[in-house]
Amino acid sequence: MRYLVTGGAGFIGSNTVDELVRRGHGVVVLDDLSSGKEDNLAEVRSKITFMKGSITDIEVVQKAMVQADYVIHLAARTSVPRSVKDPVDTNRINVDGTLNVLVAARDNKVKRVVFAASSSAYGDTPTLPKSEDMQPVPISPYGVTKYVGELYAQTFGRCYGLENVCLRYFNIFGPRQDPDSPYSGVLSRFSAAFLDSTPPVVFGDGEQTRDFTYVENAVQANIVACEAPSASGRTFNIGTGHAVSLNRVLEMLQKASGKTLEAKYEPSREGDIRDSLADIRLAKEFLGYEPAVLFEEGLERTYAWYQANHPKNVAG
Ligand code: UD2
Repeated sequence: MRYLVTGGAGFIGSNTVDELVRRGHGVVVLDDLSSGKEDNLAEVRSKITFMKGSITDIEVVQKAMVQADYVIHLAARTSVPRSVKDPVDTNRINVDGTLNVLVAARDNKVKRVVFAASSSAYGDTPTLPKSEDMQPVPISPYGVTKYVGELYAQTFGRCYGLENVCLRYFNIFGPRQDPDSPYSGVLSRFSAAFLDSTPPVVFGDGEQTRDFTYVENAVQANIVACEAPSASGRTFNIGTGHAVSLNRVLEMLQKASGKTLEAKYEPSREGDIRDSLADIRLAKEFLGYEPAVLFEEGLERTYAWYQANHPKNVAG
């Protein structure tokens, strides 16, 4: 089978591409390298087709799509606070870009589009765990754009018969998540802080909780969602069903690193949700999804990866 992975040089994308290549599939990657890195594809570079370009350019998207059976659409402007700062840019990439991907998928008669949706769609509703039958009430522009992406994907199903599956990721973390931007995921930021022995910055009191999900689980979900029967037109939570607080994560990193660092507490960020926890029953039922790597093991693997890839530990 031939897959187009948008955002395939990014964190979740490159991990997905590695697995597709390992399974012997043909892969085209479309990535503008705004946050992704060609280095992330180093191990598979000779086996894939890499196209540098943006999903906001419909001609490029059409070209990338020509031979695709399945599209795994991961390219996006991530980060809640970045969307609060610049909602127009987030909308241009996440909404206009997603629409381009769907139009090209329709025109090229792809079998199915899998869309990276987000738990941020739920907003700050107090009910936990979050299940797919709850009404989304996003509290950040980012959450809106991810929810609109779902609505578009599902509308393309109803309107043009384009098969689609939306996966609401819950805080994916793991190797290759870039720690270098202020908008990076918290676990990459915390891991880098521990490696550099600088104080980790906590926004808020650190008692907010997240269903941190190791990237390998998202990769499995992405691939299975392409072919799972009766899944088209649906949205699924992809999490673990367990949540931890940031303060607890810091304790675990102290253990993993053997270092005691005082965290720096700063005011909460706009658009931040207090608690997030996935109900994953629907994904189990329709995708046979089972989180294979739970949080503690994922965190250990991730910390070990950052350690091995830290500039001072990489030869040359
Ligand atoms: C949201 C989505 C997630 C994904 C992601 C993409 C939710 C619940 N999750 O993640 O599924 O779509 O957006 O960007 O909406 N924090 C610190 N220190 C730091 C960095 C972050 O304390 O250095 C805090 C941050 O304020 C938040 C928590 O850590 O309370 C998680 O932040 P994040 O940016 O890793 O992810 P989040 O939850 O915005």
